[in-house]
Formats: sequence, C-alpha cells, structure tokens
Amino acid sequence: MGNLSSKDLKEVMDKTSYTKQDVEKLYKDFKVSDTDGKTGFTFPEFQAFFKIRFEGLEEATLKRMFDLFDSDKNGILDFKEFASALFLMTKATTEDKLAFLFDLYDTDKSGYLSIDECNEIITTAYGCSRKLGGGDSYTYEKLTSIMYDMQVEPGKGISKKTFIENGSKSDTLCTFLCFYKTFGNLLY
Ligand SMILES: [Ca+2]
Ligand SMILES: [Ca+2]
Repeated sequence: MGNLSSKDLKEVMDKTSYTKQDVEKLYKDFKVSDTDGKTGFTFPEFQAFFKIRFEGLEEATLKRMFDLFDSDKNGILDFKEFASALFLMTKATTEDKLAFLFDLYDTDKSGYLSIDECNEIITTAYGCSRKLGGGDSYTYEKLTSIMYDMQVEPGKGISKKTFIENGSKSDTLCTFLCFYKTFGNLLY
C-alpha cells in the first residue's frame, strides 16, 4: 500500500484528462488527508479536505455531494472516485458540471428544481462567491436573474435540460459552485 498501482493510474487518466504528474500529485495530497489510514476518504475526511473552499456550505449539501461522488455507494470515497469528482468539478465541460449540480440540488429527486431548490442554489452560490472575494449585490442579482430567467414548467419546476441550457450561457454558476480557490484559480 501507499503507492498508486499502475492499473489505477491508467484508469484515472482514461476517465479524466489529467496527466500522469497531475494524478501523482493528487494522490500525494489524497494520502496526506486520508488520516485514518484506511484506503479512502470517510465523510469527515472529505469535509476536512474541502473545508477551505466549502466552509459556508450546509453539512447536508456536502453529504449529498459526497454520496453522489461515492459511485459504488460503500460510504468511502476511494482515490478513483475522488479524482473523478475533482475532475468533474474543475476541468469537465460546463454542461457536465451543470448536470452534476442539478442532481446535487434536486434534493427530492423529482427531476425538476422547485422554487425552494432554486433558492438553495442561489444562497449557496452567493455564499461561495463571497468566499471567492465577490459577493456584492450585483452578484446576487446576477445569480437571481440566471435562475429566475429559466423556464418553469407549471407544477413541476425547472427541468434538467433547461438548467443546463441556461446555466451554460455564462460560467457564473459553475464558478461559484465548483472547486475554485479564488476567481479563476482552481483548487486543482
Ligand atoms: Ca466508494
Ligand atoms: Ca426537485
């Protein structure tokens, strides 16, 4: 143990566009934060790792994020799941990021974002934008107008298709809700 197997390395590189060096660097950081010595992040380790970035996030939202990243649902985020998650939240296309964010905030899994779910996105994104050094009233208005300009289907809410189409017109939403350290400066 301790080293990344060449099979895992190859798998991560196939799934993402990370280089060998990227993956090795990531693996080192992952091992450092994997403090209980088991192979993978427990939820508290995951929280600790992203604490700098997501201090203001509700624990429930972080837990949903963890559960969505934990693709084999064993309660542990192994390195491959972690690397894919990080890639998705930083380097993937805006469309892929938005699809993930939609699933993250569609709390009741209805396939639509309700008003409450939209408000949670706005609140979270605004909170994150403050952490990134923004968070003025202009940002708040911009976020609100992105969300409220989306077509709402009566009795249902905003569909995933609409969310992705409208959200991808600007990168504002993704910048606030994904893994950025500061504006334009990704965590990885
Ligand atoms: Ca897992
Ligand atoms: Ca919903």
